[in-house]
Amino acid sequence: GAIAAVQLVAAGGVAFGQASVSPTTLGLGNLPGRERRALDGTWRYILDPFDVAGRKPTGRRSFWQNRIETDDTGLIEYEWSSSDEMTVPGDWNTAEPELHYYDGPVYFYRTLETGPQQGLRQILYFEAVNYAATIWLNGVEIARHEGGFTPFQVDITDILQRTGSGVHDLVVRADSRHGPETVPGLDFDWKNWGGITRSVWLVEVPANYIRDVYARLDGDELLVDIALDGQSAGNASLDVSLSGSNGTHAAQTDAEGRATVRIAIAGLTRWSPDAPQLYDLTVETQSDRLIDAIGLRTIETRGREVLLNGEPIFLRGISMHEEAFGPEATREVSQAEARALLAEAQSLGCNFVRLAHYPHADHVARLADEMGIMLWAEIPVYWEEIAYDSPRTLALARQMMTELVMRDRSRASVVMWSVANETPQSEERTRFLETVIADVRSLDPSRLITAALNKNVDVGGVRDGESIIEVRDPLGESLDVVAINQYEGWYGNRTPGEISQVSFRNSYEKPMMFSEFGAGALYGHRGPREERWTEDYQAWLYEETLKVVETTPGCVGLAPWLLKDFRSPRRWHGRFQDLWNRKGLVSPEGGRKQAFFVLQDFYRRKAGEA
Ligand code: GCB
Repeated sequence: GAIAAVQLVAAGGVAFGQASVSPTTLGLGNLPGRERRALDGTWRYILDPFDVAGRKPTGRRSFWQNRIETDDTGLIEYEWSSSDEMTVPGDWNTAEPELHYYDGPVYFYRTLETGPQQGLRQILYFEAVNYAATIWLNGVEIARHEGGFTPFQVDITDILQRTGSGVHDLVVRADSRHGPETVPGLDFDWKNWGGITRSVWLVEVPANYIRDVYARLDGDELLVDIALDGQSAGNASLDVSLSGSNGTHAAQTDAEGRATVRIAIAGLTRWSPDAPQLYDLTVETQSDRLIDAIGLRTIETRGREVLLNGEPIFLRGISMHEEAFGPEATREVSQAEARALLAEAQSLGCNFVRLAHYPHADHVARLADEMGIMLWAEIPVYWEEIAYDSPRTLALARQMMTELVMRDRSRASVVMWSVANETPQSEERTRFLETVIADVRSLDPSRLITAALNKNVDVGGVRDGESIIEVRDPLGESLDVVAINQYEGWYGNRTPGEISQVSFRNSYEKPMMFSEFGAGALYGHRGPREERWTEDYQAWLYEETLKVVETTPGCVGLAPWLLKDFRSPRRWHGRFQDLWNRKGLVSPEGGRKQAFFVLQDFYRRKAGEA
């Protein structure tokens, strides 16, 4: 399963500018469980707006080296020690006012003081670089990665063995440009923050180490898949234990270094939003020990219902982008800021959050585990400008999905993987997404698969003055939960007062949810409810839409668009948008709009019914 998928993607090509992933990209799971040193803080940077160094490299501008001009070298047109500084993690758009709209390559430099360590493997781990990254150590290219939101890593043990102890030059090229074959493509409704946007780590693991632990419930048993790496990974003995349950479970790996252990969990508390109980799962080998705090829960569908731990559940959700509260948004969202966003969703009455439209940081699902929030996790296969007929783009989408699933598949909070948002119906699109779905099912059969389907669903006809919108996207065949984005009352001709004329139907015998609806409103702007951009209009639209949600058969939940206003360069209205998408229920600083309270009332009622 997992290995096959990885190799397939790895075969997708590693040439410059190609979707590239090496098997090491997917090596190490459970980053927080590891000994590691942050390489965050001050880095130097050089802007290359014409991409001269990339396209026409010469020694005068070989930024990946730390060259210093001497009589021997002749002219060198850069000098790292005198270049400008920037803080990592971060995005250059907010770090430097003059880079607000810069989209292109930036080279980053810092020193790395380390050396070979007897008996250890040393791994550079990048949580995210937007969009394409190239990494050099001491002037030698060691990794490339494409995709702005998923982690990648490179094992530098052998390099350090050769170079020895001391100060090493680490250079990262981050190129934020998108093109016709990237994911996302050229048009998306959020700001394209460039940079080393999440933390960089030097991780040290024993030479024989536990590479990955995948835990999920199978009935009353916890199923734990373990993968070891290193020379003695095969036929090795290991122990697994779970806090709160008795005993240690011994196992032996196969020739490939893999083992599966089953632990009976009768009597242990099931994880849910009401009781987000976590247990420590410890895996121990002769040379390594790895602990993860995990929740025990099942998620499945039955007919048109979603069942959490065997019981039907209504998903009281909200969508959110990864942008912290504050007068200016940034791409980097600290753990404390992520907690504040999730806490605001809980104040709204949510038990579910849709993490739109790309993988959010590693700590988000861990916080949700702890706080008791179910999550929808997604990759940025977004809108129509994705090259659904391109093998390169497909390889890239598969790689991203694999990196996300491998990172988060032991998180109880994540209940759904979403493979796409609002994609156009076509045979190529459907085949493309079915391929991604097949990967996900083999990497993680324990979760639901969904996609936010387009609002341009077939109109099934008009009956007694009532319009029926039926979800009939053929992709629905492959999904567990059929989700739709619809903007009745905002885009299109209907006013909020006419939303009740629409009924939504789902042609699949499957659960259905509203993954988006909403309206733009400027915080503090009040007026008659018929007036667009007022809080009153937005609140009215919520009131009317929630009535329809209530009467939609087989509707298992909603995730309206969205918690907080977010930055978007394609929202130009000078008075009301000012380059923000204003569909938030709260303003950038956290001021709650009227619609917040409408949805909060609805969720209080729904929680009471449960
Ligand atoms: C959508 C997209 C979302 C946009 C939203 C809007 O359907 O999924 O990313 O921001 O509409 O505001 O138009």
